[in-house]
Amino acid sequence: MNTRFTFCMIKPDSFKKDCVSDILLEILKAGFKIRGIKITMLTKGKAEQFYDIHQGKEFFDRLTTFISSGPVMAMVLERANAVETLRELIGKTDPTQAAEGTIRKLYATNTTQNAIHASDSYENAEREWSFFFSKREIY
Ligand code: FUP
Repeated sequence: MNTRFTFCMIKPDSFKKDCVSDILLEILKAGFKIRGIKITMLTKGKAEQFYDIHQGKEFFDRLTTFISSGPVMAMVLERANAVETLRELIGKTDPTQAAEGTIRKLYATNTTQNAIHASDSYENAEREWSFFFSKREIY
């Protein structure tokens, strides 16, 4: 297992609020190197596939409708202890519970429109970046 890599996705609410570059800056200031990056838009079906693990939960339709409502920025990031460091930097799912200075505290609107996704394990990071990137698109 390689703990130096993780995956994140800046969500449509950040594009709407025009804070994508602010979020990117937070990530870079934390010492992450960008190894893959793209802006794309997911269809509802693709969003359902990406969040497959949440099928059947009460928020599933709300979440996948939101994620497919606008652009997302997908990234492969490198740093020591990448998964844990990025999870700490983004903060808790619900922005009202997120610590001061975290990305979700600063930029999220609510528990669904919460600015950014970051993988919670290396295994999930690998699955999630493979969803967006071919091998040749990761440096
Ligand atoms: P996180 O790992 O912090 O992104 O949170 P989860 O894996 O628990 O949830 C994934 C996504 O589902 C969240 F980012 C937003 C959405 N969600 C809701 O919309 N409502 C909820 O009550 C919980 C999660």
